[in-house]
Amino acid sequence: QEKQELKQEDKYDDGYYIRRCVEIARKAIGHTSPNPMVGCVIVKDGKIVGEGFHPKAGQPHAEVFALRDAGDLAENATAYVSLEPCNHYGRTPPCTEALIKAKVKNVIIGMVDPNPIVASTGVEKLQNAGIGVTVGVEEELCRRLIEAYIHRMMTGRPFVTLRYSMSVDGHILNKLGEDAMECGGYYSKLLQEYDAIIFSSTSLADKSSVPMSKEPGANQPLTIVLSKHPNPITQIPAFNNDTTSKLTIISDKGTSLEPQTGRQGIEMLSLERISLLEILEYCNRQRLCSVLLDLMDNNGDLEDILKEGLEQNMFQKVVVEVLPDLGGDQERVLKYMNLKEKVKRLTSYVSGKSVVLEGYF
Ligand code: AOF
Ligand code: ZN
Repeated sequence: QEKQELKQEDKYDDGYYIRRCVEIARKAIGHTSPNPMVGCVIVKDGKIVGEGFHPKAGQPHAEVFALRDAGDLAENATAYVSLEPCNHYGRTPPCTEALIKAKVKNVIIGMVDPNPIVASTGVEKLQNAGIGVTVGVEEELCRRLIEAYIHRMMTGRPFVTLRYSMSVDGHILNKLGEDAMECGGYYSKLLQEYDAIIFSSTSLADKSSVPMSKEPGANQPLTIVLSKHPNPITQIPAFNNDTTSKLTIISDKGTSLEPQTGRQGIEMLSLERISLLEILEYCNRQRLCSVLLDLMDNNGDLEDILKEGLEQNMFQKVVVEVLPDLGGDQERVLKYMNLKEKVKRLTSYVSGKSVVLEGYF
């Protein structure tokens, strides 16, 4: 009985509806770049009467779908949005105008938009129209949802996650856990989140195809393969019948490749010397917000890029899969590369037969 009452209360809490916004925003995971994921719900008399999320850059924003869904019921209702409504004519007209036109009474906002062309002007515009505005509900959750977008907006560089698999006795492993690549497995779910994934050529050498997310309808990241002296790429990796996936091969002076013909979606980039900075600048030019640097192999040929990233603070996040038969000693895993002092907010979860650790630099 008591539990039931608590649940009822929860339903009318602003936090509840913003959490719902975040939940529906995530339906577009991996598909919105360079835009953020955004969710919106319209609430009237304690009932959700409209919901929407931003599905893809170039398509309408979350508010537009939610208002459409609510129809006339939007009048005098409260709109909840995980991100401040935009106030500019971009690929789509401003959401502030749509909300004003629909005559909503209140707008509750998770967080302000770090995009300098929005930055609080959306809030002002709504207030000037006589709408009640609240900012900063479940803000931490909303920030986490779009951490890559925020990072790129603030720094002009993509958000970078370092990933490896490890045994607790201190070795990086050239393998994933058995079920990591399956639908619902941690690696399959990780891949769909990222705009790009970086491998060294040697880590793909023994694989029959490029690793891809198995989640239904998943975004597949751009695969970036580094062809580095003295281990140039010897053959273009296969994509397992997938025709939409894209590949970029970045080679250094000693390993440049002949341009490939007869294969769609391959780009070649030749650099004097491969550096993480140049790779990230390339990603930024492609308007990619998030990049996974995958140390799939154990032969040390990404050592200099790793060093550069750690010394220049280019990594934002680390994901480590600790393989099962070896236990889960967190201390020892982070001693590798002296990450222990650098990584904060370490959390862990069990996925299949592995323990996965996630932390922020
Ligand atoms: C919103 N609701 O659902 C999203 C917003 O090129 P455009 O017109 O799509 O504008 C992209 C910018 O709009 C993006 O950088 C961010 O500032 C904001 N995204 N705003 O009100 C949404 N996705
Ligand atoms: Zn908008």
